[in-house]
Amino acid sequence: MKCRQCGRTAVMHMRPYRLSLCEKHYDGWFVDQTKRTIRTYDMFGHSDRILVAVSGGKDSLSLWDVLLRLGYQVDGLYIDLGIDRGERYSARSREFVERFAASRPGTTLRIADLNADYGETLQEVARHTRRARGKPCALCGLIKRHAMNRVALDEAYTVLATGHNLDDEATALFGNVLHWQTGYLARQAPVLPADSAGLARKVKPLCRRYERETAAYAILAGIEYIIDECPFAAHASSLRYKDLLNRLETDSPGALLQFYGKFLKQREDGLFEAQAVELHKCSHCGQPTSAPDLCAFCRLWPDNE
Ligand code: Q46
Ligand code: ZN
Ligand code: ZN
Repeated sequence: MKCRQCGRTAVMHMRPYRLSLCEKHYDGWFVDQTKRTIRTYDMFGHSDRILVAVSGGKDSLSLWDVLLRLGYQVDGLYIDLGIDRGERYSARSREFVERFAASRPGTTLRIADLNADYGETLQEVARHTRRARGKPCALCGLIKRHAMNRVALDEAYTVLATGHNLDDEATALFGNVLHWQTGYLARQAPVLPADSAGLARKVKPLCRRYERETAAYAILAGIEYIIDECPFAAHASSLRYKDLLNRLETDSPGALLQFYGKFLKQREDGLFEAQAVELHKCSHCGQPTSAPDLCAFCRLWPDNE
């Protein structure tokens, strides 16, 4: 197939939009599409200080790269949870992030290290926490969210960006619908505005890009990223949902974009407004929580009780 723009051999074929592009035009297309999403959802401007949470994977590193290319003030945050089942997962992911940051002068890499800051790795916290029942995944999102908010607040970032792609968003949506978690549905959005506690606004500039599109961007841009999944991912139900949705997408190209896009439209029209939960400040760390006193993160540490 030939590139629609220049007629050279295409390297990327995108069935949902019936579009084929060569290496050079794919790169430009991806950057333009990201720019368009940022504009459509009014995510941030050039005066904002953006902190992008990076895992060492293709999505978050591609996002950091594109935002730098677009001239935004953007730094990275790596949250080291000390995940290690003999394969040094967190340590190796961190090395990819550090290498990326070292090759881009003018941007700063910040590190939040759970073990260094709180004296325990994710697995260790999961072991003694009732809420987790030994399962690290039950705490992972909570700890990451807390770390992101803390660094954004301490270092005066106005925007927190994550690399969630369309496959991630459609998978989360599918899971939330399957269990009718209306509270989560109400909060699943490309932009979550800054809240009363003075926390940064949260954005997902790649939420309309298929996973294969971010992978192609990373590879063509020469970004080295960790390919392995987290060792705890194997049992995650999200992987089964993702697999299911991928089959749907293969049978009818564009299905994920429609599923997610139409959900966003319904959401904008107020379908989930009644589900909005009222938040107050945690009495220990000051971050927003729906619990009456301590937030879920502060309750992880027995000394706080
Ligand atoms: S939740 Fe669980 Fe993931 Fe956190 S501990 Fe790893 S697998 S990274 S998708
Ligand atoms: Zn071309
Ligand atoms: Zn707290």
